[in-house]
Amino acid sequence: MACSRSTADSQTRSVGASRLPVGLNPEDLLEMYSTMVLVRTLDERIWLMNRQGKAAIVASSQGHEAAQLGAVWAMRTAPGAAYFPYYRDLGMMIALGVSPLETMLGFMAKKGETFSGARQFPLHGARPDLKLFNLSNVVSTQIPHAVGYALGCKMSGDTTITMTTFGDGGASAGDFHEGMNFAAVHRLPILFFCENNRYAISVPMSQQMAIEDIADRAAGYGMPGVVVDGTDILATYQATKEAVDRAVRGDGPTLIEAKVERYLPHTSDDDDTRYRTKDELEEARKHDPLKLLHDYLADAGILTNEVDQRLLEQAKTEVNQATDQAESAPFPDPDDFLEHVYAS
Ligand SMILES: Cc1ncc(C[n+]2csc(CCOP(=O)(O)OP(=O)(O)O)c2C)c(N)n1
Ligand SMILES: [Mg+2]
Repeated sequence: MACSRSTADSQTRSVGASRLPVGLNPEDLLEMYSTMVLVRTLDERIWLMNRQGKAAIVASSQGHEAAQLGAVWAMRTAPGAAYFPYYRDLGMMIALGVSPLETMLGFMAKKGETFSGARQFPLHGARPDLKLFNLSNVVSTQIPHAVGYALGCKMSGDTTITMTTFGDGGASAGDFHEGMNFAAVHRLPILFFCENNRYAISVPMSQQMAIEDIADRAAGYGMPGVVVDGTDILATYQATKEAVDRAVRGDGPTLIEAKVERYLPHTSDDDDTRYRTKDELEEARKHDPLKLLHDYLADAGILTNEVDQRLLEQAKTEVNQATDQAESAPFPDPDDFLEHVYAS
């Protein structure tokens, strides 16, 4: 079973001059775009806050946004959805309903962040009300958790579909292989969503594995593996939607490999000039998911300059307000330090 490649053109319907994947209309695309503008604006601000010494550590989502948002939009078509993401999934979290304010409180470690009471890594912990379990940055430990959740759903007759995300480096961890195997054996309603940015910190793909497509590994466990351009939100939506439908039908899990770009260093503690060239980064910038979606919408007559400017202004205002509020918020009370850590 070789992996397949998915594009936005393989199952489309015409909408005016443009062609959209089944199930999406122009309003959906504008909402996707405005969310992407917000996520990029917020991510850029968080990076600045780090440079000002106000956010301790940041793993940026810049370059991954189309993959994350396309995946969430497709998961919204499931009867219910649960998420076990990883540390780079800011876009996914915003699309699920985490506010810019809560994000800022998390990154600045301020009181009011509800995932973990502002303990670091930022936004680690859970928002059970959103079925969002961002438990740890220990690479790939979220995968067995997600598989266990999907097993629980199947056993109890809950129709929720589970998604777990991870990077290319995460796909070499034992937890990935164990989770994939178990999920395929038990035909669990789960999607394994790999955001492949070709680097595990400074280690390039060529030194991580001897294959080109991580999706090829799916065959070894007995599930479909799909490669998709993760800078193309429509292609990602479509590939993920097909996997969601498969899980809803009871046909089991799918591995989706979204090829993405990572525009910033691994984290704010990393210096990527030591292992990748300016030329490589410039080339990657040509596939900027935000620009690709902007150009697509503008060409299709769905996005005007005026609306674009308004969305950008709205995003800036929202991010400014979140920043101001988080800056003036207090740090957690030191006496709360052990709360939720030990049972009393
Ligand atoms: C079990 C474990 N080993 C090592 C690390 C250190 N570490 C943090 S992120 C990372 C690389 C992960 O790369 P990838 O999965 O490709 O995700 P990306 O950061 O590129 O999105 C490593 C090795 C860790 N957090 N957990
Ligand atoms: Mg990576």
